[in-house]
Amino acid sequence: MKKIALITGVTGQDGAYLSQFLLGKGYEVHGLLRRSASADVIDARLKWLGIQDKIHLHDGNLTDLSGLIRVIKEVQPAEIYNLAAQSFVKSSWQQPLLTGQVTGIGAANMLEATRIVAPEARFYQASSSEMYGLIQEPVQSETTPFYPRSPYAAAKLYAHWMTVNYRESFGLHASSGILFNHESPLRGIEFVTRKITDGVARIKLGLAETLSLGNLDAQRDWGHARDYVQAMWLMLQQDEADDYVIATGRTTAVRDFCRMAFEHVGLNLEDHVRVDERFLRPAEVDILLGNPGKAKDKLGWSPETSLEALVSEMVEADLRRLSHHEHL
Ligand code: NAP
Ligand code: F7E
Repeated sequence: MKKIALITGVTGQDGAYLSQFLLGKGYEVHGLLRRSASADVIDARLKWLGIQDKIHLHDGNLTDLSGLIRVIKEVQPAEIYNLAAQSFVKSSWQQPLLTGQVTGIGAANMLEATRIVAPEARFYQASSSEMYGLIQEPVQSETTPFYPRSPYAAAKLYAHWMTVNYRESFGLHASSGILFNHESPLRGIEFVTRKITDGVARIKLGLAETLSLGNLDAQRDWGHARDYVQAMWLMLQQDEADDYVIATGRTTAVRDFCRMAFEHVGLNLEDHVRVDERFLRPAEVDILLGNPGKAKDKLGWSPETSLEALVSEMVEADLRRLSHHEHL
């Protein structure tokens, strides 16, 4: 009998890589798909990985509890990965209530639906390093106090504590992965790393001359999404549910990520990058740096991809994509 997994956010970056990983492990993979008028492009990431025909898709939305109950009842998953969210921090100031509804209450809906129809299922919640916000310790671990700095982070914090609460109140096997930034060629184009690698590729191919960015001094602990989805799965294989920081332990400024991407194609960032205050945020998370020690000790997980390899994989993918007019 194949093990059954249900993934919300299956069309996103992590959903796509996690699907690929679980298929490789012999799982039957089901995904929640929100209805879109652009049905032809909605599964672009799954197509990019060549797995779109292997996933069972179910109509549903994180804000619709009855639909979630129906899907979980139908699928009867052994493992549930709640990856769906309004995940773009900058947009969360423009759409704070929607972000609260989807990223915060949506997670509570998933926990509630799980408790009602599949209380034996193992549950993963996609928590975020953004919850540390205005950092209270120079290196953040599972015991570092949180200080959210955006509506997104506040919503994630609610979802995080609800996950802990459902574990403690109802005995749900619910784990929360506090994942630091992770990127890949499948990253959404609005996030800074992909915006940079796409911009670099456009400039290299003569399709653009400049790249406009916001705060170049912000620092992030960047890893590869392909490595990070393995940690999600490992959390659900443990006897006891728990919370884990997933990070690389190395932090890099946006400016330096950008420099590496330009250097990869033999160009200088100073010749092309412009600072545009439209890309600044009302409140910034200046620096994040995670300690993945607990994940290493308890899950046997460590990141495999270096930042250098990540940057070159992303730039090369964007060069290829733009040269072949591929969508994504
Ligand atoms: P992503 O690419 O933005 O994917 C988000 C997914 O959520 C998409 O499949 C999206 O569907 C879906 N979604 C949005 N609103 C929904 C709704 N109302 N109902 C159902 N589905 C909905 O995000 P990601 O980078 O893969 O991240 C996965 C999760 O980890 C998110 O919860 C994110 O907040 C969290 N996280 C990410 C990082 C990171 O660095 N990537 C770090 C920490 C935590 P559409 O395709 O229809 O838009
Ligand atoms: O910004 C700065 C920006 O949008 C990173 C999400 O996956 O990771 C992600 O959130 C930094 C910020 O990611 C631009 O100000 C400069 O300091 O790539 P980002 P994020 O906000 O860190 C966390 C862990 C999540 O959970 C989220 O879901 O880069 N920055 N210039 C810029 N950022 C963007 N987007 N665009 C710029 O032009």
